[in-house]
Amino acid sequence: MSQPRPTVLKIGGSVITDKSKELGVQMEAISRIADEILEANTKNLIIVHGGGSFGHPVAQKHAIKEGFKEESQIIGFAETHHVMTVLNGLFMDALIWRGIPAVSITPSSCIMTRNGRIMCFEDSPLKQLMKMGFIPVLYGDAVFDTKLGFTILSGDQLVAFLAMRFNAKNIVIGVDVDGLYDVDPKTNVKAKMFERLTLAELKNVQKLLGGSNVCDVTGGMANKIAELIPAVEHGITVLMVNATKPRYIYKALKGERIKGTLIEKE
Ligand code: ATP
Ligand code: IP8
Repeated sequence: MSQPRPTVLKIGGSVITDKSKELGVQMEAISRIADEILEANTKNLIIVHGGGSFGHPVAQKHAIKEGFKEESQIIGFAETHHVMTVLNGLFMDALIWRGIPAVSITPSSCIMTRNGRIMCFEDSPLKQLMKMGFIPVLYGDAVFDTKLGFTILSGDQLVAFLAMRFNAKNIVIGVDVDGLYDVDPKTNVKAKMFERLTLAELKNVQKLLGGSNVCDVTGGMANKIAELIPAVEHGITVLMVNATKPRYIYKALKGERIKGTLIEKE
């Protein structure tokens, strides 16, 4: 029997960490989201989480995204990868102790990039574990790069890549705001949220987007949208919702109508 097309869920670092404080974790959010994932019981789910106040500040301090330039960065790469495994461990604890058969897949061990773009991905373990009913959990990570030596792979690039490679039905993006706005809603009270965007409309909105105003080495919302566009072109539906609000991830996974930005090809 063929398996249902997967759903790719990204839980943003803005949700599970406190981006204003280095290594600040939002344990309550992690626990609540794990409860919601358990209750939604989505078949063929792939989870990716971001770096938030764990990966970004350390990667920034050592200029890891820019690639290897000097010996002193070597320990910085190790630290960046390590703090991501710590955050991933906290997330995995919450999933596994609730009885969710989640298995962590370390991007730095199975993915190589070329100038920051995924070049090869050894995906046989991921395929096998999905076939057996496990839930793979990946994350933005410090990875090895054939041109740069190393770099940072964002969870958002990973989300779009996995969704396309595994012909996902949909992508759910959980962030700490209600959806995609014309400007950053945290800095402009007049920001207007988009409820539904077609691909063509999204490309117009993309021109309005700026970078991030918190420590973020992967480019914040503007980069997230740039990464998602190829997946939307592929026909994959994207729903961006506020994962800090209780039951939003549950409802998004169940396909229930909630406030958020729905992005579709047409
Ligand atoms: P991480 O990269 O750590 O996983 P994340 O994916 O949760 O983090 P960000 O990359 O920080 O989240 O993106 C979410 C943030 O983008 C919001 O907190 C918001 O302030 C900011 N933002 C900037 N421009 C916009 C916009 N036009 N619409 C919505 N949010 C925006
Ligand atoms: O938070 C980046 O992933 P993102 C992870 O999804 C690191 O952009 C290590 C900074």
